[in-house]
Amino acid sequence: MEKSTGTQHKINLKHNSMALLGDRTYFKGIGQIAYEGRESDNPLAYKYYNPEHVVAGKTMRQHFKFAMAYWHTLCGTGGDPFGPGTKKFPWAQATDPFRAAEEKADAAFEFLTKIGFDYYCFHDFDLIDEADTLAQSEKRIQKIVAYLKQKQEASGVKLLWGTSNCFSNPRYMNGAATNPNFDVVARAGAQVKIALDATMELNGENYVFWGGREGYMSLLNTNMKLEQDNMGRFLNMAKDYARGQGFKGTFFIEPKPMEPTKHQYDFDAATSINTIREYGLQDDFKLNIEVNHATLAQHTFQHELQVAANAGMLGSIDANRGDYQNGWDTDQFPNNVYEVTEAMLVLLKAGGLQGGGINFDAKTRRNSTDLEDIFLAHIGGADTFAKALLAADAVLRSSAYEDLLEKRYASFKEGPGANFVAGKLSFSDLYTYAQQHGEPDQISGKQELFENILNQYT
Ligand code: XLS
Ligand code: NI
Ligand code: NI
Repeated sequence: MEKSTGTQHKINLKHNSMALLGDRTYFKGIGQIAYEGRESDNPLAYKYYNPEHVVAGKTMRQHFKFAMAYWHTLCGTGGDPFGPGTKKFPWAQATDPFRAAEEKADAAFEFLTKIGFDYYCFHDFDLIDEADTLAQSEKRIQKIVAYLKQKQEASGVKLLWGTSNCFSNPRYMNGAATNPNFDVVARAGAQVKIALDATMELNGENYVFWGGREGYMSLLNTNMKLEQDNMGRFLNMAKDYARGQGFKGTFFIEPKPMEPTKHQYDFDAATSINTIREYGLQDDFKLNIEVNHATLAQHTFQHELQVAANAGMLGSIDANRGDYQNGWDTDQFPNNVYEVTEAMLVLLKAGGLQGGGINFDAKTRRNSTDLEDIFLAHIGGADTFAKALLAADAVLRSSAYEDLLEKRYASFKEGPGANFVAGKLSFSDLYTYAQQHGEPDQISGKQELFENILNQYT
């Protein structure tokens, strides 16, 4: 395939924005994005993400399983509460819903092939506009799924996960599975069934539940116990249905504390793990951790990963970043190597993701209006993760980090500490031991040393 250079694509992009309908190549001046190494000045090349490079026993391609988010990359035109979209995507001009959906799919697979990602993720109505009735909507989904199936076969691109948008349509203004009206709960069930069918038809490897409006705006008008129990019933029914149809993949809950609701039930990783366990879903469900959702919950990304890993539920990642000054879900592409390196330490020590991958749930800014910007954003995100993975691997292999950590907990390795860990001591034993040993030594936590080591390797 043609290889891009900085100047070449600029000329062709002009042509791109004027692409005629029915002309099914959208990113005209852009070829296959290749790994060119850190010395390359080509903006349309990977500097760190080398898919075949082996790190800690796996290729980068296997570690990450990078995915494109259909909603941001193909559907999001940049609208915000103060103004409409700014991006006139050439694949979003057709008025016929099927034609528009096919053109969007063509753009999706052209992008995926050129960027070199093996996976994509979608909500049902990212693929095609919702129709007036449930029956018509189902027909639409089935038709576009058949088209996507051909595209998957032709390209080798796979579906990382599917999900259902049960939060945009006004019928879900009071929630979907947690709606106070059973009719809406049933309607959500029907929609999720159709989305599960679509995911299975496309050999989706996982299925995600993000409960955008599963929560409340005011506790005053909310029966929280009934709503949460209903959500538990709903998730079990969805799981039983999919398993009955032979679905072998993993279900993920994606925590988020708020937005659009004031309080979302799957607030953070710890809360969602409780949901999973309380409703008996632990054999089938894991977590999909999103960076910007972690920070909205006043946690770091790496904290959420660690909580999930501790429970054996580190399933997948929605990669993005928030803004240190603005409070909302800004969904920017990741670029902070130091922070992502901390996350990659957790990931490597946990043995990787269980079933999932790294989905860029991120969008270019409203004023990033060139088609090229979509490529630049994904290249930057992939390079950030690649650079961080290399750094984390080097920290674990070559630095004093692991030894320092081990030393910090050495008192639990032998003697009475080891007996405590083995459950062989009583509370009276602690009392007697403390009586005999006097005031414990003061031992530094060495935080700055740990931080310096990370800095040295990023
Ligand atoms: C929104 C969520 C959403 C999920 C999928 O904040 O991140 O995009 O990933 O419904
Ligand atoms: Ni999000
Ligand atoms: Ni997400």
